[in-house]
Amino acid sequence: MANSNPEIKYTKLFINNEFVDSASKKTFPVINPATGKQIIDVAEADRADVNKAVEAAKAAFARGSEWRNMDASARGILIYKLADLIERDTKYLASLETLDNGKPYEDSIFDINCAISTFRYYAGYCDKIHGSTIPSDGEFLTLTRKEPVGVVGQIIPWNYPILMLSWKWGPALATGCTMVLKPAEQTPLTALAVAALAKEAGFPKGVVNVVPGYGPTAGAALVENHDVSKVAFTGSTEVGHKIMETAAKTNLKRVSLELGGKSPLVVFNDADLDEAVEIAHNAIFANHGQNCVAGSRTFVQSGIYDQFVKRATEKAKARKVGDPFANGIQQGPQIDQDMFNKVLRLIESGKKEGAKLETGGEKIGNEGFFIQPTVFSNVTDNMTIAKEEIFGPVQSIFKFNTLDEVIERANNTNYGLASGVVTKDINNALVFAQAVQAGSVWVNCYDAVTPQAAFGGYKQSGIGRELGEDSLKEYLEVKTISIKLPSKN
Ligand code: TXE
Repeated sequence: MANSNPEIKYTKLFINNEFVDSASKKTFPVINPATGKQIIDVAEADRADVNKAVEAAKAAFARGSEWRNMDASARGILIYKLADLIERDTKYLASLETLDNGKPYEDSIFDINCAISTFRYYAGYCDKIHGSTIPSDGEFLTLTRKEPVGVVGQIIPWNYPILMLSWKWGPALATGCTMVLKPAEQTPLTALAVAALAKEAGFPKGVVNVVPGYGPTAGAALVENHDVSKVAFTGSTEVGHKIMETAAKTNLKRVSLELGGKSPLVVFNDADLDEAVEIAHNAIFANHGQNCVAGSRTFVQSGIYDQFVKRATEKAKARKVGDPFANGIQQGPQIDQDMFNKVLRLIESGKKEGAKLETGGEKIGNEGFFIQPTVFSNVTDNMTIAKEEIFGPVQSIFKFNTLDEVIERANNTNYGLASGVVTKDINNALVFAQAVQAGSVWVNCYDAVTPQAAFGGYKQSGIGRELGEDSLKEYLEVKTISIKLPSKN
């Protein structure tokens, strides 16, 4: 059962398997987005704390350490154990996640189940990561080793706190790295609770560290640290640019970035209308629109456009918004005052620039950060809401006529994270799937993200891939060893 008042056991920094105060003794408030009121104070990491956490991770990675001497298979068993402990505590963690983030309790349960699957997927990989023997020129036996890159800095956002943690920890642990995670300042609570579970699972001290704090201070200190060999970041494109710049100016640390999106979902005339409306609705409204892959540009072919807009509007009107702990709620509050203001500002721009507001467009109540599910029709490509990531419950519906036209318009963006197409015509689906510039293409479905398949962005939606086998190489160096032989064979 959901518990709207879960006990908050951990509010300090997690370094070297201990919960500790920050060096400055500073704390910061964590706000409940459903009420706008403070939940609790959490220790605030700054440069000194981040550097201490990196030292701990560096020591855990040192040659001869317990972690480095551990069999790869034993590493896998530890990750399985962590997944089992998260599963044991699912209801508690889901309650904490909903309190901290404001997403409906059932959504928190879903996210946690996905995180468990992600850990289990990577647990199985530990002793299957290996190099090759290579038929090189000359008299050599040549082989490659896949070695962990070292200390990894991980910076995650607030929209999927536990899930993003699992996407970062899974491959980092499977490859034998050590790490320092900075959760988003809005949602530090579940990362600390999962850190306690990592200790309970038996990870050696220093392998996992968690330093809640702000981006420009704690986050920047992590990216600037010369002992960090790689940074894995999920967040805004703007901060992604800064991270690459800092990596270039410091130690050329490896960087993987998962950034924003403005993903197109294309619905053809031949689609089953009810199914298409449902897919498009969930594509944008899931997680209150606070989703990097949100289908935020719904392109509908002209033959069914009016019908589609009508049904999409009815569906948005029927969406249940309210207390995220209440049964049957589909949408809670936006994460904080800033995001709430940003979404309302973009809704205003849509109205001003001539999009037709079909429903919504206003805040709900005076407590917390709730916004009405909003639908705009007659959206054109030059409008601000067509170009900027809104990150809120706002569906923008565009009209198109031909396949070639919609491909060009879908690709006319700096982003390239995800895309979708709803049609019964396999040729439309296949041509679109091949021509669209996006890391994921979902045909007759949306948001089909699974641990087994790569996820990431084209263009300014990111660099590198998470999930699947592809993510492992983001955490590995390849070493070539050539051994002189007396003769070729
Ligand atoms: O992101 P930030 P914000 C998009 C979305 C949203 C916008 C702003 O459009 O409206 O970004 O959101 C840390 N050095 N996405 O302000 O600032 C920060 O503390 C190092 C898409 O929340 O990028 C947090 O942990 N780190 C996205 C993380 O970066 C820094 C999810 C994300 O915060 C930093 C979130 C710095 N200088 C927002 N500044 C997605 N891809 O899903 C901030 N951070």
